[in-house]
Amino acid sequence: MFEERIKFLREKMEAKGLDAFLVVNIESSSKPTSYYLTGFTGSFSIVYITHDDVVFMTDGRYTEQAEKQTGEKPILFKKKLYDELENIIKLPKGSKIGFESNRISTNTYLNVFKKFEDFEFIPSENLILEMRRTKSSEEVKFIKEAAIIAEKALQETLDSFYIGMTEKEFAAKLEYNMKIYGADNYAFETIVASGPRGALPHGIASDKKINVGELIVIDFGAYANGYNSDITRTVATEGISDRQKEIYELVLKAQKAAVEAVKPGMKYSELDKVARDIIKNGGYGEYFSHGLGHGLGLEVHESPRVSYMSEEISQPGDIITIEPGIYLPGDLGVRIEDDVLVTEDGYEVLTSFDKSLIII
Ligand SMILES: [Mn+2]
Repeated sequence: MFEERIKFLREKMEAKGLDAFLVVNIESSSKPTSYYLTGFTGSFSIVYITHDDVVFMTDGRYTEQAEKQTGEKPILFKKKLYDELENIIKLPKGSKIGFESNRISTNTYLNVFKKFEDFEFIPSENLILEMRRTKSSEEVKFIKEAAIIAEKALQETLDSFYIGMTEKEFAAKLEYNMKIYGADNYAFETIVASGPRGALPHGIASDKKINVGELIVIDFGAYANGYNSDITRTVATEGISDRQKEIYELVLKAQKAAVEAVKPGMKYSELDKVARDIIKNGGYGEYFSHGLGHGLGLEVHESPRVSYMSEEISQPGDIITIEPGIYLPGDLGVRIEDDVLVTEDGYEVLTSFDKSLIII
C-alpha cells in the first residue's frame, strides 16, 4: 500500500464530502488506479478506502502476488460482487461513496451499485486523475527509464534496417528490442508508417515494404515499472526530396519551439498554439490535424490535456508529450514527439534521441 497516496486521497475525499472511495478493477478496467494506490498489478481487485480503513480484495489467482506487491494479505474474493461489497461497506444510511464512473461497466453500475439503496455513489474519477497528474521524483525516474529503454531499442532497430524491410518487421524488432532492454511490455501498438502511409497519424505497422525516398513515422513506447514512455521519430531512407526535408524541418522547428516554451502557469492551449502557428506560417496549418500532446504516466493518455481545446494550466510535476505533425494524404507524414516534465522554473526533456533528420 502507498500510505502517502492513501492519506492524500483521504484529504481529497474530505474536501468532496465523500465517506469512502471504491475502486472496482475487473479485467484490468481500473488497473492503473489499483496499482497507484496499492502497488498491485493484477487484473482483478477491489480497493475500498474509508477515512479509517483500507480493504483490499483479489481472487485466488493473485494471493501470493498481491501479498508481495501490497505488503499485506489480501482478502479473498469468493462470492458475487454485490455480496462481497455488502460485506465490506459498513456505512450509515445516506453515506457518499466515490467511484470511477469511467472505469466500471454499465452492467456493474445497474446490477451492483444501483442495488445499494442506502448509499449514494458519486462519480469521482477526477479526484484520482488529479492526484496522478502530479508526478513524484520516483515516477519521473520510472518514465525516464521507460524512455531510455525505448531509445536504445530504436537505435538497435535502425542499425539493423535494410531497404525492403516491412513495417511489421521493423515494429516486431523494435518491440523485441524493448523487451531485451528491460521493458515489461510495449506501451501501445507500435506505429510504423512509411511513405504515403505516414499520412495516417495512427498507422499501425503493415505488410508494406519500406522503400527508398520515404519518410517513416515511428511512434512507440516502453512500459516498465508500471509507467509508459511515448516517443515518435520520423526517419528517412536515401533519396528523399528537398520538399520532404523542408516539411521535416518545419515540424522540427515547431516541436523545438513548443518544448522550449514549456513552463508552469501557462495554458496548454497556448503551448499548442506555439507549434501550430509555426506550422501555419509554413503553409501547412490544415495538415496538423491533432492536438499538440497529452499527459503521460501510468497510462499512455492521461491528465492533463495538451491541445487547442484544453483549458488546463501547466503545473510542476506534469509530464506531457509534445508531438506536432504534418500529414499530407496520399503523400507523406512527419511527426516528432518528446516526453517533457514541467519543473518549478521551466522544463526537463525526458527523451533524448537525436532529432536531426536521420537517413537510414
Ligand atoms: Mn503520444
